Amino acid sequence: AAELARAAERAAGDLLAPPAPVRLGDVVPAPERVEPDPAADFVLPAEAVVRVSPEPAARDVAEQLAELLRPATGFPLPVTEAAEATSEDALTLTLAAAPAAPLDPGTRAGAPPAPVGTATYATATPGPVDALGAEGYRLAVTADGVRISAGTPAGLFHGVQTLRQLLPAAIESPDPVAERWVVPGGTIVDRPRFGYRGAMLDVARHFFGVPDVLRVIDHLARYKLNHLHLHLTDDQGWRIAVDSWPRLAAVGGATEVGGGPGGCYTAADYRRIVRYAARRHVTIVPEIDLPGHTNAALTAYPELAPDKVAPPPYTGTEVGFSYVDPADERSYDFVADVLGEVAALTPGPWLHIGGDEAFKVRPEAYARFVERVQRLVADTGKTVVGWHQIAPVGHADGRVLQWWGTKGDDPVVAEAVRRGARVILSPGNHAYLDMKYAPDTPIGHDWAGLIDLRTAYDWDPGSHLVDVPADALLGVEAPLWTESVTSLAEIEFMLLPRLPAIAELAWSPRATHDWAGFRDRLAGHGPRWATAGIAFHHAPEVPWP
Ligand code: TNX
Repeated sequence: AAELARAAERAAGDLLAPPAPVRLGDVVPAPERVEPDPAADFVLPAEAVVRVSPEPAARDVAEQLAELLRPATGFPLPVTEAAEATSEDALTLTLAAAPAAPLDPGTRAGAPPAPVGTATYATATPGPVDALGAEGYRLAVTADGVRISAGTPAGLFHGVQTLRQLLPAAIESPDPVAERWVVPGGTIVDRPRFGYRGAMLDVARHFFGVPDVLRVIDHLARYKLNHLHLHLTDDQGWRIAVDSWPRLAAVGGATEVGGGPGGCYTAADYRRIVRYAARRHVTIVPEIDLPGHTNAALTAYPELAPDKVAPPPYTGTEVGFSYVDPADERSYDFVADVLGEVAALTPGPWLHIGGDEAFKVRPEAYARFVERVQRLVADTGKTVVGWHQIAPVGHADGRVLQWWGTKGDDPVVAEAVRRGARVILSPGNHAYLDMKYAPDTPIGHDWAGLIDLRTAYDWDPGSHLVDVPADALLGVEAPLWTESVTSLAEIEFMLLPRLPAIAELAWSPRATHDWAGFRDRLAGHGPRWATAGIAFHHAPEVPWP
């Protein structure tokens, strides 16, 4: 009887209650499956608790959920342990039994790399938790609360990002707001299309301090991206301290484009970035660009230069003029030492060796150099990643090519894939976040064309590269080069709103792809970013409220 009375009370309340301002399907990236139940909206009360399974990694996700919700709601939201997670008025995170599918190498520290193919989930029936894989989750909203379940902490974390988007935009406020904290009723079952979903930040052309990098990681996490590639070295600056070659940071780090002071990360800084990312289920991919793009290193150690003369520091934006001497054994000592130290600081499985635009190195010398560097990476226990210019050189186990071309027909890359290489897609004319949106965009390049939001969104990673089968694709990455980007606000202006477009291509089943729907769902994120104090480009094609 009490139950009936309660139900009647709820029903009456529902008639009076305004509808949830966010619909269950208003999530970016689009979830695999959404089943709204408008009769089951949940209103978060001040006394709500966060319940979580006892595992420390799950508990940490619960703490992060509470940290996200406390500022705007002003609610205490205590985190409590619940092996048996059943209670009213709660946000419940349940870590279920280990997933049947093997874990994605990119999301676990130090995991041995394994192929991460694409999967066509659109037609699959989402089953129990063990079908959710390494990063999937199930989110169920009823009048009593919200339950997120997953086979892994990463899955729980992604579910939390979805929940965050289902609350009113005011949830992004850093200060308490009077608001009805309603979550739309129903069920979402979701998992990623690709295991590798990333962005790159060039901290070499302009240096960005640790707080800026952490904030970029927050933006990635919001949109379920799980890799941050840091372009740590280039002609204009060397940004990571290396104990065995101390002048790299001290001398090579002291410059940047335009003549500013530059900077570099100490080992402690870098560890802080790695730890912060790991807590958000983001893997750091460090890049040491070789053999070209090395002017900053040569200013510090002229013995590495082909003519053994220190070049002047470089603060311009040309590419392709510098290289370490591939004919000198000392260059390989340098590479081994640097890669060894960076690998030791990096829990993730990847080590990116650049390889792009070494225009002054003859092809044979280039191939011998890169083949040797690939072996040096293998010696560190990591898997080698390089820009697709390394495609023609000899295969190395598990190697990954980051393709940044603008025409999807690349026979050299296709041949490397036939020899065993895997691919990360960063098409210059769709995914390069340093391209201008429009001719009047105040910063950025246009060598790969203009990239407005629709151009960033309207392509299919699964069929983009001719003669490269979908199962060779690890995923998608959106690079931000920073020749013209000088501040956090400018980073955000270039990232948003294009990063969520790339994130959706990398996460969502192709069956959900729909420009009009994406544009409308994304519109709701403008107020969220504004409330959180995040700069963004008011792309004219989006109906911002
Ligand atoms: C090409 S993409 C480069 C970078 C530049 C970028 C500017 C790639 C691997 N190399 O050195 O910063 O274009 O868009």
